Amino acid sequence: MSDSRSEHTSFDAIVVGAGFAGLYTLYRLRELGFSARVLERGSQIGGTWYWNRYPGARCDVESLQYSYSFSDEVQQEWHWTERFASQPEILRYIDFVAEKFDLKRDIELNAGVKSAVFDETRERWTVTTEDGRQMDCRYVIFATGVLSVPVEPSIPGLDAFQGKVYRTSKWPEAAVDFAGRRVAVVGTGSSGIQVVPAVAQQAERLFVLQRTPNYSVPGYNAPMDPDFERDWKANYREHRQQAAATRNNNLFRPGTAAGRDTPPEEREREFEERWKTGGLGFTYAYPDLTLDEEVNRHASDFVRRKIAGKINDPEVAARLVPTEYGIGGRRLCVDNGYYETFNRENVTLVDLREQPLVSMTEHGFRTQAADYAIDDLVLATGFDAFTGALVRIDIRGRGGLPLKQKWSDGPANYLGLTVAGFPNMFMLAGPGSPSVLSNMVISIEQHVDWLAACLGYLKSRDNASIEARPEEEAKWVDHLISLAQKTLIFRTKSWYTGANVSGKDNSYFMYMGGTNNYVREITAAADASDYGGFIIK
Ligand code: N01
Repeated sequence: MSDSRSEHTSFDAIVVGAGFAGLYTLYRLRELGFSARVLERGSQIGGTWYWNRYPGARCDVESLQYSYSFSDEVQQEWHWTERFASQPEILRYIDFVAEKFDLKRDIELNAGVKSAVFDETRERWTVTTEDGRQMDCRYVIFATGVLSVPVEPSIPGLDAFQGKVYRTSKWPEAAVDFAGRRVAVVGTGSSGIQVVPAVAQQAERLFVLQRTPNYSVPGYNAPMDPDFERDWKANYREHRQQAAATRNNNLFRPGTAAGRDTPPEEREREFEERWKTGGLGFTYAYPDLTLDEEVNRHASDFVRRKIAGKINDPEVAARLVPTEYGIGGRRLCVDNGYYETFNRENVTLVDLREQPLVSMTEHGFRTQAADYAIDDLVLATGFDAFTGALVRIDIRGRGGLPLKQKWSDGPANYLGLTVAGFPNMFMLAGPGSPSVLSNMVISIEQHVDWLAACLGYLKSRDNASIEARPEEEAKWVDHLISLAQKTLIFRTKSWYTGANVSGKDNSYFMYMGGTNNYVREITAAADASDYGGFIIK
C-alpha cells in the first residue's frame, strides 16, 4: 500500500483506522485539499470486516443498504450477490471502493497508533505509532470502530488448555478445518450465533457454551433477487432518502400505530408477517414495542414460541429460550439456521446457568456437572465496545490530561463527535452518537459529512482550532442520559451498557433518540448556531 512511510511526517489531518469510516473520511479530506494520512493497525483495510472473518460471518443489515451512498457510480457498478452480504464479499466491496478512488496511496498498514498528544503551544497533535514513528497534524480523527477491541473472557485455566484457541474477532487468514475435531464455542451473541452453524457442519462434535440466551430472528438469506436489485438501483436516491428519515437509517417498514392500541390478534398477525420477512425489522412493528410492557411481553412471547417450535428436544428448547429480559433490551440477533443446529446429532448445548464453567483443563473444559474433552476452543465472547479502542491509545488533551482519565466516570462528549479539553480531535460513530443502533455505513457517512463541513469552515478561517465548550458537553451528556432512561436498553445489562466489562456499566454510550433526530441536532449545532457550542480560534 503506501510506500511513503517515512517521506512525510506532517499532515493537515491524520485518520486512525481504515474501515468504512476511515476510507470515506480520506475521500472527503482530499476533496477539501487537506494533506492526510490514514494509519491502520491491520495488514489490510476493512476494519471490522477484516478482523471478524470467522466462518459464517455476515452482515445482518441488507447489502443494498449496508453500503456507501455517497457515490452513485459505486452504487450502480457494484453487484451484491446476496440479500445479506458475507464478510468476504463486504471486504471485496471495501477494496473495490478504495481502488476506485485511489485511496490506498495515503493509507499505511500495520501502523497501529500508540499515542496522540496535543501540543498546546503549536495547537497540533503528535501521533506516535506502535513502532515508534512520530507524525504531526492539525486535526486528528479517530475512526477506530465501536467493536474493535475483544474482551478477554475470564475463563480460569485458559492458559493451561493445550488445544487450539480461536477468536471470532481475530480469525486466522488461512482457512481452519474442524473436520474430525471436537470443538467448543463460548458465547451466543451475534458472532456465536453465526459461527455455530458453520462449525457444526464440519466438526465431529460441537459443544455450545451458553451463559445467556439471546433472541434471534431468521435472516432467510438468499441470492439477490434481480428485480429487487433493479428497483433499488433505479431508485437508489429515493430509497436512501426514505432510510435517512427513519430512526436508524434503515428501511424496516416501521409501524406507526401504537402496539398498546392494537388488538392482540392483530399484533399477532403483524408479528407473523414480520417473522416471515425475517431480519431486524421485527422489533419495528410498533413504535412502543420496546417501551410498553405488555406489547414487549407479547413480542417476546411470540419469538419464544417460534424458537421453541424449531427445537426437537423440549429440554434443549427451554434452555435456548430467553426468559430473563424482553426482546430489544439487548442487540437482537439474526440467524441462518442457528436453532436448527441443535437438532443435529453432533451438537450439544451446555447451559452454563445449570452447570457453571469451572475452568479449562489441558484437554477440555470442566463444568460443575462434568468434564468435557475437546480439541479446539472458539471464543465468541464480545468486545470492549464504544470506548475500548480509544482508551487503549494514550490520547492526551489540554494540560496532558489522558482521555482515559477524563472518561473514568463515562465517555463525556459533545454531539458524539468531540470532547471538551481535546481540541481538533474528532471521533466517528463512537460514544454519544447513534452508532450501532443504526445502519452503521450511513451513520458513518453522516458523521463524516458533518466533519467535512466543519473542517471546511475551519479552513476558511485560516485552519482555526475547534474545541467543545465544557458546559455544552455537560448538557449533551444530560441529554444522552435522559434519552437512554426511556429505553429498555437502559434497564437490561449487555455490552450496550458496558455491563460486559468490569467497572464500565454506563448509560450514555449511545444517542438513543433516533438517527433522524440526531442528524437534526448536530446539523443545528453547526449551522443554526454557527458552531456556537464550540470555542473556535
Ligand atoms: O458479542 P456479544 P458478539 N463465559 O457481547 C458470552 C455485532 N456483530 O461478538 O451474554 C461464558 O454479543 C456472553 O454471555 P453473556 C453486533 O452488534 C454483528 O457476539 O454475557 N460466556 C455472550 O453470549 C453484536 O451485538 C454481526 O452472559 C461468556 C457472548 O459471550 C456485537 O457485534 C455479527 C463469557 C458475547 O456476545 C457483539 O456480538 C457479529 C464467559 N467468561 C457481531 N464472556 C452481524 O452483523 C462472554 N461470554 C451479523
